[in-house]
Parts: sequence; C-alpha cells; structure tokens
Amino acid sequence: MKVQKLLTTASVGALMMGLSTASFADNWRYAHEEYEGDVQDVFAVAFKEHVEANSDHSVQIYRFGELGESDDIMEQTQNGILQFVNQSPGFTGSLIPEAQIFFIPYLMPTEMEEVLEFFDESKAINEMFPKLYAEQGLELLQMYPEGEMVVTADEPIRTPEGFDNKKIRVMTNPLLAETYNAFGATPTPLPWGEVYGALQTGQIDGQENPIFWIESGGLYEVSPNLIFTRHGWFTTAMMANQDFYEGLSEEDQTLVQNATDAAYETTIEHIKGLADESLAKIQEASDDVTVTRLTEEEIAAFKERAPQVEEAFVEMTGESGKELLEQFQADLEAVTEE
Ligand code: 6CS
Repeated sequence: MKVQKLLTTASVGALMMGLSTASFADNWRYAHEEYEGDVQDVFAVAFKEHVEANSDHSVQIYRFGELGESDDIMEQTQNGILQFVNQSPGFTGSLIPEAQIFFIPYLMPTEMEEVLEFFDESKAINEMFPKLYAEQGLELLQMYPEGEMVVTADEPIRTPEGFDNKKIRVMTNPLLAETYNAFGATPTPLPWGEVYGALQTGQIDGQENPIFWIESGGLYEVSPNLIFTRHGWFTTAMMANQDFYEGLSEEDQTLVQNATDAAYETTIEHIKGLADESLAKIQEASDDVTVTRLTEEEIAAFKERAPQVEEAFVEMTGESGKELLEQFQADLEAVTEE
C-alpha cells in the first residue's frame, strides 16, 4: 500500500507562506484525491501540461494526503487557498446534496460507451450541475467517470441476504449509506485514509470502488473477494474557486477551458481498458483474489431495492433534486434508446 501522508501543521504552514509570496495568477494550486498515475492524477497532469505549454503560468499539483483528506482540499478551495480541486460526489454530498444522485443504484448504464456519451450530452451534467456548484462558490469545469463500481468483501456475496451483518465502508454521503442499507448491509462511512486499516483490522467487512483503485490502493490485499454488481460508476468533478475563475482575464479563462477539454480527452482515453488491465494486475499479484460476476437474475434482486434509494434522494434534496433526477433520467433515456 502506498504511504498516506496526512496533513501536517508544517504542510499548511508552507502553503500559507507560499500564499504570501507567490502570485495566484502565476502559480495555480490544484489538489485531487488520488495517487500519482491514478485517474484524477492523469487529468491533473494533462491540465498542467496544457496550461504550462500555452502560457507563462505554472500549476502545482497536490495528491492525496499532501494537504489532508478530500473534505480538507474542498475547504481550502472554497477559502481560495487552492485554485483548483478535484472532488468526487462521494464526498460532495454534504455540500451539494444533489451530487449524491450518482449513488442511486442502477441508474447509470453499464456500458462505457453509453456512460461517456451521457457525460458529453447530458443537460443535467452540463447545465444543471454547474449552477448547483456555483451556489457554493465553485466553478464546475468537468464531471467525468473514473470506472465501474465493484464491491470487495471478506467473502463472495451474490444476494442481498449475503450482505446481512456485513459492515461495508461507504464514502461520507448519506445517500450511499441508504444504498447499502437497501442492499441489506450495514453501511459504515469513512474517509479514504482510514479504509485500508479498517479492512485490515476487521473494523469493516468490505467497501466499493473502481478496479483501478482497488489495485492502486492495494485493497485486494485486505479485501480479496471482488463482486461485480453493476450498480453504478465512480464519478468525479474538477472545479475552480469561482472568485478566482471570474477574476481571470478572458484569455486565461479560455486557457483553463481548453486545458480542461484536453485533460478530459486524455483521461477518457486513459480509462478505456483500464479496469481489465487493473484486474489482470490484481490477479497476477494475488492468488487469494476471487471474482464474482452477478447473473442478470442475481442483479434483479438488488435492482428491485433501488426505488427506495431514489425516494430517499428526493426526500433529501426536495424540488431541486427532483428536477435534476427527471432531467438526468431523460438524458439517460436519450443515450440508451439510440
Ligand atoms: O474511495 C475513496 O474514498 C476514493 N476512491 C477513489 C476512486 N478516488 C478517490 C476517493 O477518495
């Protein structure tokens, strides 16, 4: 497992000192939630390369743990200490409850081509979400999928009954907890930095994440039974502090938009085939790993529990969430019916 360097007083101090001496416009700070070479890092590096190749600005990337947990880097972005942040809706739920829509199970298609088309075409993604992020002082630049969610557990599970008494770690948003309640498990919200240790010590019995992350974070070492439930995709969002963004010249705003487009394209190419490659690496590294792919009939038993999560989403988000869900569903229909 990679070393997880947590926030230290020293690192915050260094950051604040940097603030007083460096100009924001010249050296932009960009934090994300993952490790070197992971999907969010591929995005960040491509963004940095575009900015630096096309302007005099530089971009300093901070990876997981360098400035704290996911909630810390969001706070630092809202406060203007960071200019850019990548935070997944798994952690944005308390700030923007509507972002939890990605955790309604079996809402998203399972085929990557359809998922990608949805992100490109969706009015909910490209028009409605930017307004919700703007209410929190954030300029949403890009939402993108990282990979299909896969459950890992201490034993292969094929039914909701199999989840009985299983403590499954969820990212810290209430709707994801609802999903695992509906699946029959006991959801346990934890920040990322605590997941490996909690699996190792038996504090939790499982978790969910895309395969690349199960490989990269070494989760298969302590949670070796992989279960393909096909219930959703890990989605993430890259954004800027809105005051910072609005204060940029038109030329720099165009630079940021172009860098975002370039980073998105690079990242989408990167995730194609990534799950298969990561699974092969996991199987190469460990003989203990099992792979369970649920049949359509087994999936149906989980799917029939999805409506209660959808209801919980509408209860949590009110009229705004209801409108978003309706648009989201219409956008999905447009993609899957073609
Ligand atoms: O499970 C998590 O908390 C983490 N999963 C991924 C794929 N990225 C970052 C996030 O913190």
